[in-house]
Amino acid sequence: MNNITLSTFLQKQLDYSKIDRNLLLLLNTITNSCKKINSIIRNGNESDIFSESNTINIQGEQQKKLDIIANELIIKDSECISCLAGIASEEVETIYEIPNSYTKGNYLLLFDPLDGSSNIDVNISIGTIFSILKIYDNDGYITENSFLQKGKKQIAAGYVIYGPQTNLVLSLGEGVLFFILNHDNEWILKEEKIIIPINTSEFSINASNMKLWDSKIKQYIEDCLTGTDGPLNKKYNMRWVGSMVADIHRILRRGGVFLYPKDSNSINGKLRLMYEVNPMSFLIEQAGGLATNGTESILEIEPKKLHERIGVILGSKLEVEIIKKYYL
Ligand code: P6P
Repeated sequence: MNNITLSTFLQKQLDYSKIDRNLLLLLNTITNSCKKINSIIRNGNESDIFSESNTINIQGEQQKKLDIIANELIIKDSECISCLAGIASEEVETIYEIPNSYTKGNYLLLFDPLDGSSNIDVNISIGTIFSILKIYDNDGYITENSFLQKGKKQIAAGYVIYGPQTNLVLSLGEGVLFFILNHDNEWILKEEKIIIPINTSEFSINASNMKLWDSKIKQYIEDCLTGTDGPLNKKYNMRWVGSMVADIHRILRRGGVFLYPKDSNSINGKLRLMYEVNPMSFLIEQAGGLATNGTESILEIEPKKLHERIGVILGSKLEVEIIKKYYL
């Protein structure tokens, strides 16, 4: 089915009863919002939207103007399509309740509007990450608890990477789809089933945190650096972009292992479970990789809070298995 548009692909999924009409509309809406964000980014130099706003988000991070623009754009585009029971954003402390003026649906949208945005003013790839859950007993009353579902419950997950190309990577639970944004501003399907190479010799970690890591991660990275003279007996390479979407995209395309473990500074980890780690773990495992916090599968973690953080190791299956052995 290559070279068809996303809309045509989703219509076929609807025809085969793989998705319902509301999910089709929600996915078309989110990916349309990402087209708008892409256009704003590509034209950003003509204005000061790459600059910092004078606000701090719930995470305690300085917001870029584009963080706020992207966040508001996605909320405004999706709240009115009668598919959502609620929205959760990295940029908003509480859940966003759909205004009573709009009809509510059964889906929950969680997203990080512009992950890695601290890199935007130095022209490094950034991205929008989204996760879709569903509620089944929609008595119309949504609380934070409605969102606190295990990652394996995701109905769909994906990201758009705004890089040298603009790509959409999406899973509906039956493999990972790869789309490019073409010159006609259409999402074009190029691959229906991304598979991550099972082996790798490339690890991705912020090595400046080394003194903060637990002994297991220290030992693994040390063994990687020892190369063919060490227990892992192969020469490793390292990559760290500092933009999760860029690092994960590289791993999905050519293999690798990404580590952002909890450490003595970030005792629960840095990355957010619900709208960064869960969607990325869903994609990685749908592509044949593995995602763990060292001892448990990420997709089995029972969330406790909307913005909770978690340590994460994910990527090529056999390399993640090697790392898990350090935790035994
Ligand atoms: P560090 C970006 O702020 C982000 O949330 C992820 O995109 C990225 O992987 C990580 O933080 C980078 O963290 O500590 O290297 O700046």
